[in-house]
Formats: sequence, C-alpha cells, structure tokens
Amino acid sequence: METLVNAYSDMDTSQKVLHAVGGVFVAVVSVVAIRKLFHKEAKKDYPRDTVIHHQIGRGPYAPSMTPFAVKLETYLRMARIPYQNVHGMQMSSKSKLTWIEYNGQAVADSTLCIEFLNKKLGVDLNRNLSPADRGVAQALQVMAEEHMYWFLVLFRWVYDNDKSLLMKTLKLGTFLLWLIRRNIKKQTWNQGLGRHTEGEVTEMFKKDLQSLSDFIGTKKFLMGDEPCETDCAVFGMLSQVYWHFTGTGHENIIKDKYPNLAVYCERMKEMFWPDWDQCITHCGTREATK
Ligand SMILES: N[C@@H](CCC(=O)N[C@@H](CS)C(=O)NCC(=O)O)C(=O)O
Repeated sequence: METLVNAYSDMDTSQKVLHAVGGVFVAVVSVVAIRKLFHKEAKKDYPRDTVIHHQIGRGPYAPSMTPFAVKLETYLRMARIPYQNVHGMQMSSKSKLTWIEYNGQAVADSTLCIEFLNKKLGVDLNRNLSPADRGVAQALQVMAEEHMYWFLVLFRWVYDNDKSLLMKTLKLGTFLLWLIRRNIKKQTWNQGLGRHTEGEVTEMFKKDLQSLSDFIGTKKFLMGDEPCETDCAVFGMLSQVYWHFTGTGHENIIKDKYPNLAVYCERMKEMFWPDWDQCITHCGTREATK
C-alpha cells in the first residue's frame, strides 16, 4: 500500500490527471456495461406479440411531455395494437426517445416504428386517403415534426426557460441544465431556427398553427370524418402546445387564437384516451390492450 502511495506521489501532475481521467472512464464504462446487462435480463420478460413502448415518464397534463410518445401511443390505440409502456430513460439505438421492441426486435424513431408495425401487422390507417390526400398528410406531418417541434424545443429550453413547465417538472440541477441547454442551443442553431430572434420564431410558429387551423376548418379530423395516421403526429405535437405550454408566455395560444384546434385536441383525447386522467397521474406501465 505504502509503495502505491509513494509511486503516486512520485508522478507529475499530467500523469495524475491521466490516471484520474482513466479511472473515471473505467467507472463510466463499468456502469454502462452493468446497466446493459440488466436491461438484457429485463427484455426476456416482455410478452410476445405485444409492442413494448419505451418512453419517458407520464406528463403532468398530457400523457407525455414528448410529442413523439403521444404520437406513437395514439397510433397504437388507433390501430388497436396490444402494447405495454416501459417508462424510463433508456434511449434507442439512435440515442432518442421514443422507441419500441416487438418480439425481441428493436425499432428506433416513431415514424419508423409505425412503418414497421404497419408492415408487420398489415395496418394502414391511411387506407381511405387518395394519393393526393396522402401527399398533403405527409406534408402536414413533416411540418409538425420537423418545424413545429423545434419551436417547442426553443420555447421550452431556450427562451426564459426557468418558468417553463418542463423546467419545473424535471427539476434539473444547475450543471445538468446548463449542459442540456448548451446542447439544445447547438442543435437549434444547426437546424436553423435557433438563429432567428424570439419574435421571428414566434411569428413562424403562429403561421404553422394558422395553417393547421385553416386546413382543419370544421372537419372532425385532419383529413376528414375519419382519423388517419397523420392525426397521431399532429395531435402529439398540438398536445404539447395545448396542455404543456405553461410558462412559455403562449400557454393559451390554442384556446384563444385557434379554437378549432382546441376542439380537435379535445376530440382526439376523448376518442383515443378515455383513460387520460389516469395516464397523467400514473407513471407505471399500462396493461396490454386488445
Ligand atoms: N424523429 C424522432 C424524433 C425523436 C426526438 O427528437 N426525441 C427527443 C425527445 S422529444 C429526444 O430523444 N431527444 C434527445 C436528443 O436529441 O438527444 C422520432 O420521431 O422518434
């Protein structure tokens, strides 16, 4: 022991730093390896022919604070596919949430999950749409997920974010918050929307909401009287603006300015989430549904 202590004190500073970094690295690798081992164990217990939906915990006013989890779970309900939620922070192979496992096969990205299940189980929620309508539905989905999503990120994390519901819910420590915000600022800068002023972003955001509002008009669902796959994505995104925008300065924007979108959100909730209240108060798993 004494020899070890002597050897340590003989090292110069750079060697000590190298040792410390090496020690931290080994510790991190060990923790990751152990976690993987346990996750593999857990996988064996998943029931067959049931979608295992990995997502973060339930949200305070809507079933998730992630639009993509609301989207995927709404799809599973719309298509009546048996599923079970696993709430946690286990990321997909693409380092994102939400994702699924089905009979041992993992699929990352909510859209790819839906495509996978459509093929595997012969589901087509867009079967009644004409090719032109499918094109419009696809364009609306991309607007929601690749444009509106970034507004959500900016309002939640970047602009005056201390008051946002996300901050209050997550209760992150100062360092972790700084780290995440730094990463998000980089992401939004690279994506492009993060380069605009808050005022410019707000106007663009309103334009998207106005387009959705004008397009839905008095229709029951996005593409008519029947809900389709794109309703899941658009509802997932709107659910965050309608129920989870507290502290962003735009909490009542849908209710006040786009009342038909509020009616739409309530209709989707009523139709696919009869257990909504239980889903926002419980963070456990939901039994597989037929
Ligand atoms: N295209 C993906 C988007 C998923 C996504 O962006 N998830 C966010 C949470 S809302 C995430 O995991 N972010 C972590 C990160 O970007 O590092 C999908 O449809 O699943």
